[in-house]
Amino acid sequence: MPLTLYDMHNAVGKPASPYCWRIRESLLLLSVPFESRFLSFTQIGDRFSDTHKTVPVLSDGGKEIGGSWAIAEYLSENYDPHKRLFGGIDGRSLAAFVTNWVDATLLDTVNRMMVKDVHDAFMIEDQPYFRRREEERLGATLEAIQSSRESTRLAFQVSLHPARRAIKEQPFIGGQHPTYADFALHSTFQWTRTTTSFELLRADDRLNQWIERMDDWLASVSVQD
Ligand SMILES: N[C@@H](CCC(=O)N[C@@H](CS)C(=O)NCC(=O)O)C(=O)O
Repeated sequence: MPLTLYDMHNAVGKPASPYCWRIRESLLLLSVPFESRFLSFTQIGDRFSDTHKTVPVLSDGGKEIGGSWAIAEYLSENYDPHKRLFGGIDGRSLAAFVTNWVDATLLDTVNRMMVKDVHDAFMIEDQPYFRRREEERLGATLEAIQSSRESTRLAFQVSLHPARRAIKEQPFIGGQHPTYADFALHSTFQWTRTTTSFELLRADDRLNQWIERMDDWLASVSVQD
């Protein structure tokens, strides 16, 4: 039986979660058959009776695993005999570091730069909940938060320097081939590209070449619908 990946979609049916994109890319790397079940933002708690409050959730037979890092480790332990997901046993530490860097610093900044666009991309019925929650959490209206994005963008671009340096030396953050370390960052751009027209990177940013390489890789492993 194929695995089931619970994911989240936006109003036009596009995968709308950076965390789920990482797992989608991991499953594709490992050639593990899976089917996607898309939930809207407000359906997540209901579907899992609050056992899992966020997606991704991976269902494998009777087992349900929640949280992207826990799922990545599960896949590595159970579906990755050649240890390709983390790029060898030692690669786990690099993948964990990049994941923590992206989650703890980049995603919040990205979210703030496009929070009104994220809201607008959700289905109408999800929007009031998202607005209420984010405005409470961030302490201002979505419009006010997003309005300062021009001045945030430069600092964000500077903060990507470690990744820029890494791909100067090698084609992928994980080395010669994409690994979970690449997915952790690439998933951010998968999310932003389907959510906002605001350009996060300058056109001449070297990271665009890495994004293109990742896109080519993704196209090469994706099953055609
Ligand atoms: N630490 C979790 C975070 C997952 C997460 O925040 N998922 C979001 C979608 S991007 C979600 O499900 N949000 C629903 C909610 O917050 O109610 C992971 O790595 O999987």
